[in-house]
Order: sequence, then structure tokens, then C-alpha cells
Amino acid sequence: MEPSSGDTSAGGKILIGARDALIVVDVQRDFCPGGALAVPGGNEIVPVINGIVSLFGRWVYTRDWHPPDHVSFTDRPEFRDGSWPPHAVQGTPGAEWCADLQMPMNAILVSKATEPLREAYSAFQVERFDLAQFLRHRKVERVFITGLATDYCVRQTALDARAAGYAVYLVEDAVRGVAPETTAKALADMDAAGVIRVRSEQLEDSGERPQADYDEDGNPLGHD
Ligand code: VGL
Ligand code: ZN
Repeated sequence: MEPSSGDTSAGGKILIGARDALIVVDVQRDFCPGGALAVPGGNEIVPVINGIVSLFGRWVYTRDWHPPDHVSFTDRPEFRDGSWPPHAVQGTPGAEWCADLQMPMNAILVSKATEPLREAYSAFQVERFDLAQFLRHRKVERVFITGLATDYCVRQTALDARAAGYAVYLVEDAVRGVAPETTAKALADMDAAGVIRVRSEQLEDSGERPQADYDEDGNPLGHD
């Protein structure tokens, strides 16, 4: 029996187990209402994410973590790729996690787009940390993607995870987009890449969890 290969048909239950990881993309204040690059309804996904966190035993939280002079920032932003207002600047309140977002102690944190001249919409594009390899070494086979924004960082994360060979699930009620047209296009791109759309209510606990990375004293276990 393969405990983590649940029923993936539309509306079916999906059992979350040891080979699954939850990816939470850029749930930061600047992407929530009141922020510099506010995504409509961005804050509404926080309780949805909080409701599924405990089903998982592996978590990756990504954050946009720009220098103040990041290449994507412009004085007259058009709110599209390459033309954003300053947002998610390292160490500023706008770069902090949205209020009430739960984050397990053992979650992995990946900061991205940290260099002035490079854009990085996905944590798989980070140069100094190989997220695909990190997940592979931990026997992860399926990733469940949540966060902001559907049309940019969520889209790119899902496409990169597919390219890295993972089965990818987009948790539709746990994402929001910047604009309707680009969001529709992003969903079509993800569909074409084989990303499976699910809703948070479909996810169920198998009771199975991955082996710990560390022993009780914090020493790495290194079972690879
Ligand atoms: C994002 C625009 C600019 C995102 C990040 O997290 O989707 N979008 N930077
Ligand atoms: Zn950004």
C-alpha cells in the first residue's frame, strides 16, 4: 500500500502522508490588503492555510525578500511583471508574515529575490539553496501549493515543481491572484503543466508522518 497516493479525481479525498509537503508562498503583509502590493482577498487564505498545516509533516514557507533597490521596483508601477511598487523589502514591516499565519517550528524558510538585479518568483530559482534536491532527499513526492499571488509566485512555484518532477497540487481556496486576466492565464498554464487543482476540504490526515530530521537533542539524523 502506498499511503500517500490518494484519490486525485475531482472532489475525491486526498490522504496527506509522509511523502507530501505543504508549500506556503509569500504570505506577507505587503501582499495582503493594506500592503504595498495588495492582492485582493489575500488575507482570506490565512485561515485556510492554518486549517491544513497540521495534516503535513513537511512545510516550506517562502518569502519575497528584496533589497531596497530591487530591479522589479519602479516609480510608476504598472502592477505587472517587471513593474512593481517597492514591496517585501528585507527587514521592513511589509516583508513580515501576515497576521495569524501559523508556521510549524520545523518549517523550512526560503527567502527569494534577495539580489538587486535578479527577479525570482519561485523558491526553486534560489541559487544558494536547492529546494528540489532538499525535497528529493526527504522522499517528498507531492507538493501542495498555497499562498500569494496565483498569477506570479504561486504560478512559477507550481511550474518549477512540475519541472523538477513533483506531483503538484494547487489548493485553490488557499491562493489569490493580483488581477483576474493574469490569474486565469496562470491557471491555464498550470493546468497545461499537469498541476492538479484541489480544495482544502479534500485533504485528509492519513496519520502518517515523515521521519524526523533531528533527534531530541537537535542533532541531524542523516537517514538518506
Ligand atoms: C510576487 C509580484 C512581485 C508574488 C512577488 O509573491 O507573487 N508578485 N513579487
Ligand atoms: Zn517581489
